Amino acid sequence: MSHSVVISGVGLWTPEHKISNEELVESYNAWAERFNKQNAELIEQGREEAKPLSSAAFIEKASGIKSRFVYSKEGVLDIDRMRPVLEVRDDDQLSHQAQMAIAAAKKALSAANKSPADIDMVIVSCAYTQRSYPAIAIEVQAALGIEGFGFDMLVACSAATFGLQRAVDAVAAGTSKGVLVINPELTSPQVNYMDRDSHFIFGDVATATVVEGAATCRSEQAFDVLSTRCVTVYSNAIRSNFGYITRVTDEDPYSADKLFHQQGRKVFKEVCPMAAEHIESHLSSEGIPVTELKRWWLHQANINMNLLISRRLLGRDATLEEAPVVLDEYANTASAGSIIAFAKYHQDLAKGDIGVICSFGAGYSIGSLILRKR
Ligand code: CO8
Repeated sequence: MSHSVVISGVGLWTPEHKISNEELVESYNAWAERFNKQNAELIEQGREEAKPLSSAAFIEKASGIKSRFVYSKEGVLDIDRMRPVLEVRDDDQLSHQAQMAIAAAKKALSAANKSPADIDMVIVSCAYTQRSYPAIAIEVQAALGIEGFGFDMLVACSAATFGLQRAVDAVAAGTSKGVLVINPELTSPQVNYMDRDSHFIFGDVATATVVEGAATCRSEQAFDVLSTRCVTVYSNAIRSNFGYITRVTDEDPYSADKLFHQQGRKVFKEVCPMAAEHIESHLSSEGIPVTELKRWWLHQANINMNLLISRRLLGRDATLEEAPVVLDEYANTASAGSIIAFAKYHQDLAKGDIGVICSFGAGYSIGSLILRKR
């Protein structure tokens, strides 16, 4: 059995706290200068490396990021802490990530003109979940009063597109009538704010989408899902070693390798051609010339990556109208980036216009969906 599938609503929840490049750099540099002063002797003897200074101008030029939103600003800029403060919640209180997820999910349901009764599957798909069980998705399902089932998925930057693929397959197969795919990207607890090369990269946000059959769609702003494609190729170039066994390996849970770290240049060089080839072959297998794409909702990791990908495919830089940018304001929000772009820039498209959502990142993982405005 195969049903036509639509994305009928998208929701975006943005945290109220913001950190500009200037604020972030001022705090990092104060921390680095204090470290270098306190360790001057060891640095002099070559037994410790001096911490290099960061620069707001470098960050904007190298990445396109000007600012980022954070779920909690407290603690991040404090040079005695350099990590956010989140309050511990009791087991019977809503968890932080469920709270973010529900805020985005409600917006997606309202955009799709749907109620929780129209949903029977909840996928919470993101780079990290704050606990293993019970699944955040089941907590969200209960809080929204949804009957059916939910589960969590982790695929780093491609969690949203991979989650959408599961949702599309379930609706197409007739095993689900309506799916909420939610991406509560709470990245700030895993950012190493003491690492000059990565302290600026990430922000927090939550996005959600409603996937259902065309026959039940009541939305003015829906998209037919023409095709989905996912691929993974193993790489250690983007990694976090924090996990549930950290406690028994007796390692320091605060050490740099337990947090996000990457070989940024290598990632840039390896992932751009992979993403460009992925989009090209996905479109070509559907018989759609690249030039017919009206919109590219690309993963938001780095403005130069997106320009390079569009240059490879179009032979020129995509315009902001073709490939909207949100990372200047949101930074890299892991899997939510392409969905933020989709949420903010889809209403102006005309019936029949075709666009592609594409994510690329750790794993490596690449996911794409080809959509047509209804
Ligand atoms: N300030 C000043 N100078 C700096 C800074 C800084 N903050 N950082 C680096 N520099 C210096 C370097 O030391 C270097 O100096 P030199 O030339 O003297 O050696 C110079 O600037 C150039 O450094 P790079 O070559 O590293 O700079 P790039 O132009 O490559 O830019 C980027 C660095 C922005 C990191 C870039 O390489 C990039 O964006 N790469 C792609 C990375 C990417 O997309 N990664 C995806 C990761 S996200 C993902 O997959 C999801 C993971 C899960 C979420 C995790 C949440 C925590």
